[in-house]
Amino acid sequence: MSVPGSSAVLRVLWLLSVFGTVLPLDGGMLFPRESTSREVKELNGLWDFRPDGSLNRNEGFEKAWYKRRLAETGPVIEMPVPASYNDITQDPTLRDFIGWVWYEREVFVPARWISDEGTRVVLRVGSAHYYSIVWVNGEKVTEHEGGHLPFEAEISSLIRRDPTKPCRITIAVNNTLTLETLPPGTIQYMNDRTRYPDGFFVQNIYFDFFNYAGIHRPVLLYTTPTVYVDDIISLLKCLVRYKVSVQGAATATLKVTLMDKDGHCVASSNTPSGVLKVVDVKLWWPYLMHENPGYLYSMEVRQHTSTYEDVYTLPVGIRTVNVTKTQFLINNKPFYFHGVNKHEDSDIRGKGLDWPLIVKDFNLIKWLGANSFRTSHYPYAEEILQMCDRHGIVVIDECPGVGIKDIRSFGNASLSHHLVVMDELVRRDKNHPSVVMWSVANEPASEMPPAEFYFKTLIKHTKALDHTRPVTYITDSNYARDKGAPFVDVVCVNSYFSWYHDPGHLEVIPIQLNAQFENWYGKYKKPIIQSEYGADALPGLHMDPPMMFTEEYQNALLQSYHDVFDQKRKQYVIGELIWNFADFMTAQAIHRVVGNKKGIFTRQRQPKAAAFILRRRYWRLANETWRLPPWTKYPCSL
Ligand code: GCB
Repeated sequence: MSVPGSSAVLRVLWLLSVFGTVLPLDGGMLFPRESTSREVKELNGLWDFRPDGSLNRNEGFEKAWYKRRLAETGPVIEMPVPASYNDITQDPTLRDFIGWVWYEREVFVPARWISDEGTRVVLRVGSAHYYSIVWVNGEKVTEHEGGHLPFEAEISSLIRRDPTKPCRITIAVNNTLTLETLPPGTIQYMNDRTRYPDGFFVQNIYFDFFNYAGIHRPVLLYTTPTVYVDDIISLLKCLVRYKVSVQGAATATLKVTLMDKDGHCVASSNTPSGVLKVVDVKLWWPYLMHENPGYLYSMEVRQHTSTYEDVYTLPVGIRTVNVTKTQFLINNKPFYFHGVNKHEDSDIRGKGLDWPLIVKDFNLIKWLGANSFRTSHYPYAEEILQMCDRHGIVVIDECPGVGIKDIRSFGNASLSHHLVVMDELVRRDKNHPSVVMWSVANEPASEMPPAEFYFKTLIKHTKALDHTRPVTYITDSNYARDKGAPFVDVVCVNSYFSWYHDPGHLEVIPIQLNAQFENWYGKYKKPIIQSEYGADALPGLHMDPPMMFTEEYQNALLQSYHDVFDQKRKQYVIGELIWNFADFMTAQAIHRVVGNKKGIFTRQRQPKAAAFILRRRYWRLANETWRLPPWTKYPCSL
């Protein structure tokens, strides 16, 4: 089975003088927003779809399925976009399918977009998992490696060739993982014909969530003028340091205006980079840390030449982030992460972006009194980060570096791909005030010797991309043997005492958790976040005295952890993130009963008993730390 080269990336050098470094990426990839000069057309809905069921999964390329309508080369079914394809049908082979699947949609492009040569038309895919190739009217326009991050291609000249025809978009997506993909995986062929049917193979993965695949985020067409604002970088520190890059003309006139929530101009400039000073600045504060959390200014960038005008408005939050030996500071005040780990995961749509789910999750997060989450174990949709910006929910932004367990995944090819993924992640998320830290990996085999060079390089690279945010990775390795910990700014540790270790023995938690913190802090003198802890609980299963998998056991385990957190948060523990916000789907395995059940909410977002334990705790923590005045909706009943 073929996955085209993981190298198709290094093209035009893209200069980020504000961040003082060079990114090897094409274009700024600003989130598509409508304005007086820009239009957006969503292509969500039903697409034609066909998995390539041939033995080598290559029939689509051999027979050039992209050259004609998909329905002309074989049977198609309707497939919703955005959504994972896995749980949409009743067919188990599609649920577990590995290889290329083909999507196609015909769309009418507004006549003005075609007739107006001054309009640039871009096709953008919010994300597709894992490797994608895109054709328009049979011509390849782009390919992209990696799920969870957007990619796009300008298609103006293509759609102008035959304006009378609809525009046919074909996207082939392959979910095959290799030792050099992120996350890594391997394909294992079973050749013993006495035990397995012809052609039988499995995909081995080293992470604990279902490898959902397909087009997961919106597909859009959007326009800009041919001279356009390509990127904006805002550095958020009581003043806004910014840089605007323009494409399509050597010179253009710029006007940058910073407006408050009421639309009043608070600062302006007409240079492509500079500083906007705000008098009486309203800072961006986390939820429950201020009466007006998530304050956003609007930075309007208006650029024009004699012929073209482009307008792009970027929401901007002004805040600082700093780390000391024992604290995490936001706007110079100690910030304690009391939050959750999540997944993009739900019934039927898998990892597909789903607005009702997103809004429900934010309501639950706020109900819980959580102030933060980690995007375990991959970048979440930009739409989710925009909600975090608006609601003041603090984010640890994680790349898909999960399951790096095999020594062969520490080689040069893996590392260069990992660096590119960090380039893409920082390029996409750099302007979000809610993002306060980058996480470059989850539970890699960081005790292996090559991990030292790997993480030193990766973390240094990430800091060069963005020197305003701390960098970490999530470890579950032994503190004495961890090779990457010297390079992180904050130590993030996952542990499952009395679950994976000493199962059933809650009494070990105080001693083992205390030792964990003392050991890590003693060796590295860096603040620590308990980045995962938890226990599976089947909703409605009860037993007292508590037994594993009951709601009582999950409660007792959490409370035992909390007792230790309460001692250590007075010293150097700066946060606790429960594993997990909600139950989620995994591969089938003997230790998973239809998925991972460590959620404090079910997959359908109903609370287990543990949700109430956490709710009481989080509101108490918020109240203690910031003495919440009456403006909060503090639930007095807790
Ligand atoms: C972990 C992993 C997470 C798993 C979790 C578990 O350490 O980071 O992906 O889902 O444990 O429940 O096993």
